[in-house]
Amino acid sequence: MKLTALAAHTPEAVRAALAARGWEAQPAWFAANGVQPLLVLLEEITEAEREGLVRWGAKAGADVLTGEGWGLIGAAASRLAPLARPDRLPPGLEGLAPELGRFLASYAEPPRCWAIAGRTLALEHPVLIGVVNVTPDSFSDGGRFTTVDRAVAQAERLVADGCELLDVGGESTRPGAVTVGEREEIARVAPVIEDLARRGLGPLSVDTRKAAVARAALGAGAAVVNDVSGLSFDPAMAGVLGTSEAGLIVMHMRGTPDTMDSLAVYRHVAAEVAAELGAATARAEAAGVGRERIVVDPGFGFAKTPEQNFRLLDELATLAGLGYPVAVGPSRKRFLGAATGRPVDDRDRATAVACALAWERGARLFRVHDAALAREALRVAAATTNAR
Ligand code: PMM
Repeated sequence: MKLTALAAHTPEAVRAALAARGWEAQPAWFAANGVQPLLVLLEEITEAEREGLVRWGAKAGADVLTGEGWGLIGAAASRLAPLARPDRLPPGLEGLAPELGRFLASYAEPPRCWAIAGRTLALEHPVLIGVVNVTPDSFSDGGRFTTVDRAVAQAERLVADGCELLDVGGESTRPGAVTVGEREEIARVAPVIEDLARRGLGPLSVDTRKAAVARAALGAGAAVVNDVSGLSFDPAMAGVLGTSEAGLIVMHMRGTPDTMDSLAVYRHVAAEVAAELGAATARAEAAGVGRERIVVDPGFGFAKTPEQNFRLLDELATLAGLGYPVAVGPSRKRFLGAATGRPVDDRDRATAVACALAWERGARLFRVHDAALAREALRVAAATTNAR
């Protein structure tokens, strides 16, 4: 007898093993996806559902761990699938089908593109978002690109280095940063967005929490609104997005830059961040923002300790399970300094590594200050996982 260990984090190993033993390509791919192990945590379930799950698990050969009000299921995708099918459901578990069905559908068919103001960004390859900060006090490149000319020079460099979207921000959100009035913020970002759009340096995104700034930026030619407050800072923001065709990045944070550090308290950071992001995307959809326009972002460094940022990075698949494309912005952040001992101006290598790890865990968009190193790391990561 000869034993070979196979990689379990991707269907690829099973597909290759079957193909090498004579299976046709398509059945091999379906079978490989079917045996792929999945883990789901179901919360707020009834006692009857919990008992039903335990009985189902024993019959189906699935692992079921439970406690009061929750059940954690570990099973191959093919075993889990009947739980999402009304005609195959064990009695008593009908209430679980819609959410499980939504999860399994997005697992089988993850979003492949992002709709932004009449165009689409393909997500089969890593998409770099270049940061153009027009703030005098942003933590990493504060004060260096405050004029339109400097912003343009920075934008040109980012595009040359492979960025497919430029994110223009006029308010620093570092801990303790002073808030900027909306007129001042508009005066900072609108001329830059207008100029970049005129030069064809785009598509463009505006990094703002304020509805008036978002409206002005969209009028100036932006195609995306990147709201670090996840639509929670300005009640009018969802309405602005709902009446436009713009793309939306919903980032997770708690509180404001002033209060967020004291709110970094989680029992299970990935699950809680996913739940809070899920509530924010539901608000966006209720306001009329189509799913195909929404991207979610874990908000590295916002209301998270270094340990929580790393846990979140490792468990990024939990966010991908929401069914929206995932963007990440680890660029030059403090948690990377905590791991490497490097100062803020020497964290682009660490950023590139974090981006590659995030790609492997399902992220598709990467917000970076310097794109050259991140692009190389992501090319290696994408070549590894797109080998098929
Ligand atoms: N981080 C910052 C600002 N905006 N937007 C998204 N979507 N994700 C982020 O992680 C993020 C962001 C803070 O960094 P900066 O001051 O260098 O721009």
